[in-house]
Amino acid sequence: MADAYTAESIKVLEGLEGVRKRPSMYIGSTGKDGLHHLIYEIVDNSVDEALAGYCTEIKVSLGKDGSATIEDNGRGIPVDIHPIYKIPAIEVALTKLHAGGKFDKKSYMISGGLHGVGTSVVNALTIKMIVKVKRDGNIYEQEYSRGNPQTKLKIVGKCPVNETGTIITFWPDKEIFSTVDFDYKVLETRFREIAFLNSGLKIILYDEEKSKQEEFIASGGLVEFVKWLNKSKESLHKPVYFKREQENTVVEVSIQYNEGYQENIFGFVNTINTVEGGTHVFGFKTALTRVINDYAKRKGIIKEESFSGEDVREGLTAIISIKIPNPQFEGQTKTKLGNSEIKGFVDSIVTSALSEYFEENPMIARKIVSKAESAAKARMAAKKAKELVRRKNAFSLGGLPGKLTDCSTKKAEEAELYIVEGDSAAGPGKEGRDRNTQAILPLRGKILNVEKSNQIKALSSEEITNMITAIGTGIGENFDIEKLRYHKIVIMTDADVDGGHIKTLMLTFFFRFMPKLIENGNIYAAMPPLYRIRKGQKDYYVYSDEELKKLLDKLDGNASNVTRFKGLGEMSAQQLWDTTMNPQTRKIKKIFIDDAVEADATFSMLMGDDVQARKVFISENAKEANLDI
Ligand code: 0RA
Repeated sequence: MADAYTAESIKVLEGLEGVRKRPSMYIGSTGKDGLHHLIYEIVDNSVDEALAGYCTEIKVSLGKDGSATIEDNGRGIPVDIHPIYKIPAIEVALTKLHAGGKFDKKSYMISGGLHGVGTSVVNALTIKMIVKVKRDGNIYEQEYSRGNPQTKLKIVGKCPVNETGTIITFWPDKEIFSTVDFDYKVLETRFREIAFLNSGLKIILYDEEKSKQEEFIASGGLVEFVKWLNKSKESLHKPVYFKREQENTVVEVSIQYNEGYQENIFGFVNTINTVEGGTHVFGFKTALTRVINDYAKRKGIIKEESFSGEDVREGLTAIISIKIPNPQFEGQTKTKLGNSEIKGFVDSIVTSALSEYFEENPMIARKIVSKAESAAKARMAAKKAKELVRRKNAFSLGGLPGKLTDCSTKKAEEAELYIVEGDSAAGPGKEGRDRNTQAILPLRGKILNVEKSNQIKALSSEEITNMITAIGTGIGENFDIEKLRYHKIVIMTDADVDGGHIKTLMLTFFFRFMPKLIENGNIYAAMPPLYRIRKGQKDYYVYSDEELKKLLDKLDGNASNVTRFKGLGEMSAQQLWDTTMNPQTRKIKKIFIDDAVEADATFSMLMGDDVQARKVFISENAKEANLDI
């Protein structure tokens, strides 16, 4: 018996050593994303308890000491002796990869992207983990380090017999992670999503350091989610909602059109945000186009000409949440659903449910059809406008905008486009740049707010068409990444409020017209310095008032003529090159979308009509100077 125990333990340990050797294989990365996955992994287990009907509340606390605690009121991880391993089941669950009865039988493996790698993986990657379980009137506790038990499972106290749950506290291992600081905002976004997707489940997020606590609970589920997404837009009708279950599969859809022009479809598979879409979203889109066309034809609203997919998705906010037993995830970030059978499945469910809904709610159906009608009209007009743009461009050299000072290389991989605010900054930019690889496109003042205009208006703006033609990919359904002319596109604006606004307008343009470039990591923001400090022959550049104060303290009064750059135009070509353009020494920030739901909400709010919401956001984020998306 003792031998069997030892042999099993060794096998178990080998398993977790593999996790420590190749952590990214289990948690995606050892950076910020991977770090947060530790929390999601445990929370997902708690959510499973909720789905099974045993848990109503999950509390996540970030400790001052760098710990994370996840507490739920589920059944508690079983503590009885495991029939094969002869140790408490909880120890098996925490030390063996994919261990535990529940994990084998689970109908849905849900997870924040890693698809149920298990609590043992988290255990392996933490310097310390304390697990408490309330079950059968007892409070059990066990401590681990890097996946190894440090104590036996002990009873440390009593509790009422009907009180059950699991409390896991862990400290991520600095040997594994490049950062061990949890980001409240990242967690907040994910938990809001989980709450929307699991109607009635309460999630509490608490940050001990900031004494900040928030509760996420959505009794209205997806309907509330869609309303939340549209909160700073003018909606056209109450959200459409339906849910259908067949065999092992659940399809849940909520849609609401707004007065705007953007299309926002968010897909979820087992509560994972499928950023890259997939067969469920594809099936939904096909059904939507068909149902709206069929309805409009049946009611005699249109005859021959039909609405395109883009027509019926203008101003649409939709959530398609499905739950399936064996999701296959594909794509760069493993967030694209691959299961081919799901396309037809979602298509047929949405077709029948939405047709039924339209018949029962003719007022809403009419509104949606007339929205598609005006989109179709705009599409025809936009087509003409696009042809006009194309013809206009044909007259300038090589079809490129006259304002573009191009680089000489024809290799897109090494080419960079600097989009520069104002002509005054373009001067030093053109003079200081590396002519071979860096192109300059000056923009006059503020570009059009694309959030508030339709395509025709956007395409009649010279600044916008200049950007589109210089970049080369086209937009919308004609977007072709192969035609991208520069692999780095750098937005260079002044480091002041106006510059910040122009930067936001440009990011909105990219987010709405060429989101693939952001996903692909092609979009950057330049970081021009705020001050130059001279000491003797040496120049220092600093990027914030805080940094300036620190440097002046360090130089101890030995610095001469601190210069504040009011704008890029005030820098010499050499200074601009040294600080902002020279690939060896410059600071540039890659723009990426952490979370598409959050980014959409932020852009709608920043660029939309709700002045109050914008004021609140700006005052809450004022300290962060730059908009971090
Ligand atoms: C295995 C089996 C059962 C529950 C759990 C694990 C479980 C794991 C975690 C992780 C965090 N919170 C959790 N809550 C439960 C089923 C227990 C039973 O059948 O009584």
